[in-house]
Amino acid sequence: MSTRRTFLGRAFGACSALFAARGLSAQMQMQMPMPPATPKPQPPNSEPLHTVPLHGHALPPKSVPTPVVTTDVGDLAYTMEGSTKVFHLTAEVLRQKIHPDKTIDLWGFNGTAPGPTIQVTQGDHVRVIFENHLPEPCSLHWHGFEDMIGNDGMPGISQEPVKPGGRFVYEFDIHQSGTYFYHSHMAMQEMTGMLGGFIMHPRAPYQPHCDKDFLLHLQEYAVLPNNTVPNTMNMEYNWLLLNGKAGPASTPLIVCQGDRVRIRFVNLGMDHHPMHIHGYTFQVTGTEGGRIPQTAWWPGTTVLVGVAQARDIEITADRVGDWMLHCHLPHHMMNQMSSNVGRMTRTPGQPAGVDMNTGMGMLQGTPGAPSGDDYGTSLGRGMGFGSDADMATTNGPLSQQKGMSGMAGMAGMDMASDIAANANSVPGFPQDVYMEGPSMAMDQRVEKPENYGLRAGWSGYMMGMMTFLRVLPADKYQDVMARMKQAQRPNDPYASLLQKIS
Ligand SMILES: [Cu+2]
Repeated sequence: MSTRRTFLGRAFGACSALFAARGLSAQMQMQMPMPPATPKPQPPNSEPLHTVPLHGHALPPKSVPTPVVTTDVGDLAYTMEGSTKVFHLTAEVLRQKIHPDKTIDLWGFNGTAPGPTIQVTQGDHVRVIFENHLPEPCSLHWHGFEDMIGNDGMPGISQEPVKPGGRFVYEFDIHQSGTYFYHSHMAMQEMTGMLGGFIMHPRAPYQPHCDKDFLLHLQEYAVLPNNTVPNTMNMEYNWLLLNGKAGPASTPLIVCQGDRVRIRFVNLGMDHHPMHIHGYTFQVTGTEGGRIPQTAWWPGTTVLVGVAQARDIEITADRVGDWMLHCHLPHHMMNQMSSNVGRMTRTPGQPAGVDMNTGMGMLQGTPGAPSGDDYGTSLGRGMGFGSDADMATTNGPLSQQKGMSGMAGMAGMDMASDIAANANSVPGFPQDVYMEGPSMAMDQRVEKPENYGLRAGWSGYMMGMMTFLRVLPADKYQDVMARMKQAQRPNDPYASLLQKIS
């Protein structure tokens, strides 16, 4: 049973030690409930194992792994039927706002893409009732599962494809532990958002204990201007997402100073992503194959998360700050970054089914290139639809008149003070001055409790596959978490942590 005393003990965990160590003012101490002394994390098996559902009423004691928070996505709820955890997972078409200025059509699960995270514990018996509400067949592959072939989800190989309106029941005895995922095994469907996390918590928790545990899906979409449907055949991406949101719409990871933090990256896309964190050296503690023995952990500040891979990293968050956490590919730190323009698909007379070089515009020049006059509208990496020569670009000397007329939306902005007097005579100008900074700031439009207290104008420098690890001192952590709790958002991804906030 959870008593108030043990509740407070868990609620203040690592933060309580900081209160004591830093000697907060008497006023602050009066405002905050006084936490009891914090017990050190116990070694595995030092107390009886519990099978309390992670989303049940009782808080899990510390010997039970910390629930994973999938920001902007959340978890898939389950019911118990006898000793079986039963999940209902429905593939469906949805619209998702990935950025204040961009809403796109995706295929996902239960209203979100990526789909909600499934969390189970080693030893669980799990049933996933899958329903297909898509207009075409689908089946689900369980990535990394050591299970029977009948559960592998290979359409036409291990099972009949699940037709529109159909269902299929997957049933697992969970004997592994680690970061896994589910996805459609039809390649184009994968690129429309049909994936989700599947966390297998170990029966005996990993050591050292992590106070916070996050999952970040790395995704990319190619959505042509004025379009809402990702072009799943394209190989050049202009929207780079973390958990279905592009910066600055992505939600920061909120932790308290002193927390040990695990971050799990999952990449099910077309590009590899070197994920970098500021201010910390992490240890890589897990892959898509499960936990790495501690003797084989390796340190880094950037971890390359290749396609179809997972990487778990851990840090002790002892330095306060709003630390960037991002893919380090420069073009993945941008929004709407693409050379592709023009219409696509279903245009009468548009060539289709051409070979890779021609269809994707990779190697050949005009004539024959997708952007060449002889092909008309098509897909490709050329300089743009309809062009038979290089188009004038802004990446060159720009007269002030030309620059300003092309940027009417920026009228009234005091950009001049950011630009050197001789800027227009400098080769290479401009680079970022019109793409980052005040002209891109939208703090109010992405306002949410997790962003409370960020430096004004922060959102002008946050795009694509970027977010923060916000390491907050105990008082600010309590403040931000209280604001998150007050927001009372349905199905809040942070719910498992907000239960602990008074
Ligand atoms: Cu990347």
